[in-house]
Amino acid sequence: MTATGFARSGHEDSFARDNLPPRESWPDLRLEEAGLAYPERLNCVAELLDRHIAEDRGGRTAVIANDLHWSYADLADKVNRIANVLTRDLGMVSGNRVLLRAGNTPMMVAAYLAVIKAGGVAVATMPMLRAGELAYPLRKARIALAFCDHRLTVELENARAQVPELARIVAFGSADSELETLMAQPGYARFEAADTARDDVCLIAFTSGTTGEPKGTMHFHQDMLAICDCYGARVLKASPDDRFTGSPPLAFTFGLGGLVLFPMRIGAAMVLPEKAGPAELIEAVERHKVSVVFTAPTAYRAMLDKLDGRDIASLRICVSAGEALPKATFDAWQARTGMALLDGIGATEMLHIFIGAPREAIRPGATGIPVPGYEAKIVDADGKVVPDGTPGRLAVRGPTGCRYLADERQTRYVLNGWNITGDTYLRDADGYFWYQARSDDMIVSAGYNIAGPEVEACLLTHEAVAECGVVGAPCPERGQIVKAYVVLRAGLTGDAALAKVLQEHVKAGIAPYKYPRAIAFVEALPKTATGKLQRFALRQMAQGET
Ligand code: 3UK
Repeated sequence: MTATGFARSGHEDSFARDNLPPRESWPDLRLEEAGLAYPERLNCVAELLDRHIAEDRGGRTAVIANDLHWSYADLADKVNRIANVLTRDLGMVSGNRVLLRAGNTPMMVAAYLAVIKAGGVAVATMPMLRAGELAYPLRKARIALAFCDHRLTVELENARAQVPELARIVAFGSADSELETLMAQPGYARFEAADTARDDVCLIAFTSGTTGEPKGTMHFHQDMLAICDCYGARVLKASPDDRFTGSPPLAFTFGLGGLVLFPMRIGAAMVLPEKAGPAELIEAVERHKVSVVFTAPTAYRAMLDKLDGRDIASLRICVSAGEALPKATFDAWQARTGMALLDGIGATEMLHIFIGAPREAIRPGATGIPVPGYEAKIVDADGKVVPDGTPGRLAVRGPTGCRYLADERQTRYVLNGWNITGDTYLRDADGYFWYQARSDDMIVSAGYNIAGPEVEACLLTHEAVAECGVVGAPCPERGQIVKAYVVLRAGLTGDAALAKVLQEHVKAGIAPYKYPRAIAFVEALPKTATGKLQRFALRQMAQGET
């Protein structure tokens, strides 16, 4: 350790460390308490990839996509070649940020790992982002180099027109793309992992904020392993023979962990469907005998309607995260497949899931218990712990935690060493955590606090409802009223009679004062790029309507 409390950096370009928040506004990072110990010199790709080759597992399958099969040795070869291209042809020095833009393809995985292996900092972006949305991370993370799927270059070229600091865009993804051509050079098959420190930044993940500018969350080499060694090893408990798949983009840390890091930590395989809607996920499970799936609660609900005649017998672990898992969805999935969904709350700031019960300890309807290595508590506005059963703000700490890239919002997320996620939760007497709502999403109607997700969960128990979102709509008498936006199952049409039926259904299921006084039938709900319901968009709609 140096005098600053950091290990000696392996970065030539010190941008990342220079732009970390001041130490006093970091959360406590509790590795030792979590039973984790990593050497001071650490490159996570050496651990996740090279170790398998060194220990004779190079022949195991690492990546499957349609007809493509890469062994760990194949993947290591691609990664080494790209790392050589980065350092020999593209002038990357350690600590430089490299933007990645692609869907969930094998080359995206290889590029991600290569940037990190070469000591760079990966900044992955979702394929659907447009020029304006790409300009922000380019500027904020001062990015001069980008790898881009050859089918997605137009928007990135347009972003470069706004951000000239982006000096170079290298396309990949076809046999004659620039990256593939450079990779083929002789002598590129080997690459020694950059000698980085365990607390050197290797990833800046931007939040897909529903309001305000995105925040860049900075993660260290040790964080990549810590999530595998906590959630992966202690809750998920997958085995090397498992095959992982899922829908979240690799630019979303839910996808990076679930589809890439967790399988690689144990030498298992990842299956990457490029399009990962409910039908494609089922198809991937069936065709490639997938055993572990990571996706959002709405996707499990949507898959239920498409399971007839399909063989998903290979599936054994199904993780749901990103949004609250309604009990109706948990119950319906269990009734149809016999499997209990593994709910888990994660956050980009925390890198991955920090509360979620292992299979043998699930309580339907609750998110779960802290992942071993993490601690969680419920606090009031002043940060004081509230009694069990009382809703309050969720606070967590563990081996990973929030460090925003040059952002004053750091002091709002971290309080006295604890990460404040912005969720309202309650803890029961048995230590289980029950999601209520995003803290700023609570509806206050005639003096009652109403959690939209609870009303949604009840509406979802009605067979006519495919999806729904519940928000507060302005009301002169009550302050707000509960308003539900409902997407009906295929073939049904919404009318006043059905609205009445749904209202009665809610009154019969939960306290009647929570029933939606207004119901609007819609074709689809507004979602973020990561698939989350955009409540602020519904609230805006509700502003204009009622
Ligand atoms: C909400 C949940 C209830 C919650 C994520 C797994 O979602 C992820 O990261 P984001 O930064 O959003 C964080 C926020 O999403 N949320 C996520 N999971 C649940 N709410 N139940 C859940 N199971 O508001 C949280 O604060 O996009 C999830 C792994 C990695 C991730 N980045």
